[in-house]
Amino acid sequence: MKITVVGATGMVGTVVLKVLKEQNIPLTDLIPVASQKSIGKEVIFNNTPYKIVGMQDAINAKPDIAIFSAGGDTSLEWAPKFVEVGTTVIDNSSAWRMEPSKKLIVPEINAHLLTKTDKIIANPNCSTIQLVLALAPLHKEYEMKRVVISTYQSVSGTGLKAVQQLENEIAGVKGEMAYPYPIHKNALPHCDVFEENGYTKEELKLAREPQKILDDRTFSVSATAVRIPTAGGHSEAVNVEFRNDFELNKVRQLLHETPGITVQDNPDTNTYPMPVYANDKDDVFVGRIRRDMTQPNTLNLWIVSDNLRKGAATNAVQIVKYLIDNDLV
Ligand code: 2RA
Repeated sequence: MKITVVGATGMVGTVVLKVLKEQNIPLTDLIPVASQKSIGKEVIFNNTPYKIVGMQDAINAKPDIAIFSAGGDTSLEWAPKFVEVGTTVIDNSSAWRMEPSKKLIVPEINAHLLTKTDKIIANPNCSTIQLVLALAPLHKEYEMKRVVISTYQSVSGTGLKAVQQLENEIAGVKGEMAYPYPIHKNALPHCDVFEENGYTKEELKLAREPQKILDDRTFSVSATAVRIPTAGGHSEAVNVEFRNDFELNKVRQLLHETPGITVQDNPDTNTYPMPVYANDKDDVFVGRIRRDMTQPNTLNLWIVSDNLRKGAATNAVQIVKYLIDNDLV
């Protein structure tokens, strides 16, 4: 399997390479692509150096699969050119997610939809993936009506510049700003850019992507996305109203039985998910599972996951694995 990783030196691309190795994806060749200034440099994969090339050279190599983590504009311009040479593209940007002809995939939920004709496959937003993975089994059993979510997102979701801003502020060093304000000792209710309706693009992704992934538009999502000074891992406080009542033990059992979910939930022992312990793991961690006493059929949850792994790289590589295992590439 000849695979190209577009954005191979970025925060997600670096983790894609790590997960490709962990998941023993059968690579016959790796073609790393990065920005012009990185062309000619090398990335090390499986103890082997691979020279970074430009986009057109990667296309000319006709890879079987291209995993894009290089922003929406790059995906819109270059993904179709890879498809023209027969490559299947898995894209981490938002460029194709809501495009009706493109599938938005969380493998544990809807990989079965994939066919050989799907040549551009969209990876959902990181905060969406951890939310829908936890809610999917509950929605199937109890039918969601309305979800209210507040996110607490690490600076790694913004990228290297934001991680550097936090490190500089902690060290008391002046440097480039990724955010309009200091992030150290602060919380910014501002992830991505604001739209006319007063919501940010991050909040609108959380409002729109779950319906497509769960193939159900009978529920709604209201989101507030907040950036906090953690180095890695997104956390989410979720309030979900169902059309049917539930038993808490059954809720815990459904979550426990769901592949990719780890339940961490015992107030007696201060057991609950935290980003520092979710770091570099692939599972989505769920805790603080409790009934909302203020209205019927309503549940509160706390959901934590490594946004660079299951939130991006691992989900993309799991799609690659599904395609290979099912002879779809
Ligand atoms: C963020 N989900 O956390 C967005 C993009 N990775 O900033």
